[in-house]
Amino acid sequence: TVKSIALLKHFQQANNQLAVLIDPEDFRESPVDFLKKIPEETSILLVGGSQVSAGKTEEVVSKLKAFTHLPIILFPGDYSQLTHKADAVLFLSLLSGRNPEYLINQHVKAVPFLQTSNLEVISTAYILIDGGCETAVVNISETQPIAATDVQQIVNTALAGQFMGKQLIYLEAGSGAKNPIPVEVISAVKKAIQIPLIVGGGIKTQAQKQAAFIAGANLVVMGTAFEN
Ligand code: 1GP
Repeated sequence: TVKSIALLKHFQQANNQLAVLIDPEDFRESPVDFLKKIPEETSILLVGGSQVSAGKTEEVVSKLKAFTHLPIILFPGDYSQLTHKADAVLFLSLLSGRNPEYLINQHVKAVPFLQTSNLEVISTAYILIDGGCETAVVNISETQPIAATDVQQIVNTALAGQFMGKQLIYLEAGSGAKNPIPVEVISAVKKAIQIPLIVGGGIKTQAQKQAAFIAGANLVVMGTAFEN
């Protein structure tokens, strides 16, 4: 049966958290070297990618688990990336898009696995905002991101997610985005919602991370910045 709410509690109670994202497909260095390299403030490891070959996610999660007590949360591009070795999964519904595959179909496919697992399932509204360049998530999901200037549509989408019962809002500019989510967007969404806010995509510097925190992100995700 589907487990507990330990990590969700963590999101609800903590501010200014940093999550480092690992794409299993590109993870080639030793886990020890990687864990040494990431900032000490890192409180969560996210593992996932838009396209990951079979078995890779489990392999990488197991390797990391051997050397860290940091919680590992899956950030799956599709249901084939689920593994019992992680602690939780962001059960992402791509609410900015209108592709049923990523709104509900992947979720139905995930159920047989989740029924046999202890993974904590965290219901997440995943909202893709235009980051100024093509990103994998746009291509794979075959959906259009919301323009970063369309703040009202972004806020309404986040609130729709909250009203549907999502437990987190994730504002995503896409991995390697040219422009991270603008601070005006973060603060407008933060002002409107009552649930924790995750912000990621294109954040490379300390200053960008800090700006996202100040604008109201509870958790900032950085991936590309720590890739080799
Ligand atoms: C992508 O939000 C994450 O899903 C992180 O993006 O790789 O650009 O840090 P970056």
